[in-house]
Amino acid sequence: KRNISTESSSGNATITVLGKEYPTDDFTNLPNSIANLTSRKLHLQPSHPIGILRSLIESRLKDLGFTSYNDFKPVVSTYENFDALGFPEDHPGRSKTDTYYINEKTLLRTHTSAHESECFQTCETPGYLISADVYRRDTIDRTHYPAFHQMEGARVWSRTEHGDNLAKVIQEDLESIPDSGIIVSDPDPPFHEGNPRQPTMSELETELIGKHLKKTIELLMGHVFHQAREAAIKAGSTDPDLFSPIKARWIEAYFPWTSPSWEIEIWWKGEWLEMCGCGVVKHEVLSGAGVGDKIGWAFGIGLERTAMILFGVPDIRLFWSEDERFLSQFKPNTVSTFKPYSKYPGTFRDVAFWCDMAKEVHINDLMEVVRSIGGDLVENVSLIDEFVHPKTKQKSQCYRINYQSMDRSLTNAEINDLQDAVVSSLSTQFPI
Ligand code: FA5
Ligand code: MG
Repeated sequence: KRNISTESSSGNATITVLGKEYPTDDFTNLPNSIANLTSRKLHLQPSHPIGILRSLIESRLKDLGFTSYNDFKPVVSTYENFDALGFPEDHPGRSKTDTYYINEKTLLRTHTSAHESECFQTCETPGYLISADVYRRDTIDRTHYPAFHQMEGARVWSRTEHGDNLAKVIQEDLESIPDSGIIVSDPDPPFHEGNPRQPTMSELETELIGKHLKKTIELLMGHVFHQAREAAIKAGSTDPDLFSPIKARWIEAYFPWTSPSWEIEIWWKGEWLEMCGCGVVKHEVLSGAGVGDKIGWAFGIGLERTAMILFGVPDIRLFWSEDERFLSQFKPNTVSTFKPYSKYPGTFRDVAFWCDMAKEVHINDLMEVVRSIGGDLVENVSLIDEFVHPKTKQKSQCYRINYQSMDRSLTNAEINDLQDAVVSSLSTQFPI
């Protein structure tokens, strides 16, 4: 299916995403392979791990006054994705190497936070959840894919409504959150210059909202991880960690539109995993949305990373598989452990090239070339060697591309053809 037409009736190149035509320009870098993923909507499929996880979290929060929004379109403006959230002009997230642009002013959202402003404006309950597909030009490996899903959550309180009772109301709401049953080390590190409270909020308000945010996320994580461990025990795992309380810790973080900001990490199979970014929403964002009298918090969870743990899925590409051996394993509202079917053998090819130090190839641009040719047959790409010639000062880089299919055996001939195409595409697209 072709999305990019070279000529439209007006004579200018256009690009079609989800049935809508957009003019292209110097910013356009959205390949058909990615544009085609916008119609998949994995989060809305009741028997898909991403859909099961979404409804698991939604049902846990429904009683606490959250509205769910699940069908915002992925095409948003640069204003919604960046400006409304106070991203500085030179933030790396805005760059063409990191983001899929349809044109200079239009892109595929890089996070669900792109809809925060609209939801703060229109949502009628104190909280909301947004689940959606998001897109980023990124490295290729087991836990990174250029399309993935996030769930945004936010909760606000109105000064107009609560007046002098505001802190008391937040305190009561905080006390009504059920205990998560997980053990949190150092839950409330003090505020400081690097991660400050906002001048528009008192110390007490900031502290209470921060605690409400953390307790809510701990509740969600406890809910998800308890199901994950039950499924793992049922599937026969005897890992001793599965039989002691779940452990979490809070790390300070930075996001342009929240302050203070944090990330929660959960201990799982011998390592700390980053699960979710969050923070106290900046006054500028709320007032920009026309609700400057409100204060509150927001979080964003990566659903694939969470689903990999919950369902024991070893490779993020599997979520996009249309293979019945994958899809038939999952049932609505049920957490079960994925039973791997035989992994087909992979193979690798290396490619090395010289470049001028001043004209290095951005790794995400290289990834995009490899992906546009190899598609889901590319398991990962890594830089395995680098060398600067002492006299010419030219740099030599060697990348290793691992090819592996989720559903069939590959032949050497087909991989040689793909690799030849990668090499010739690299040498025509870059000054190497
Ligand atoms: C965000 O996207 C923020 N919007 C989260 C947020 C919301 C902060 C509201 C504050 C308030 P971050 O870029 O860290 O943050 O991504 C969030 C999660 O998305 C990560 O923890 C990770 O689980 C997931 N993620 C990021 N990149 C990828 C990728 N390429 N593939 C799969 N998952 C990814
Ligand atoms: Mg992060």
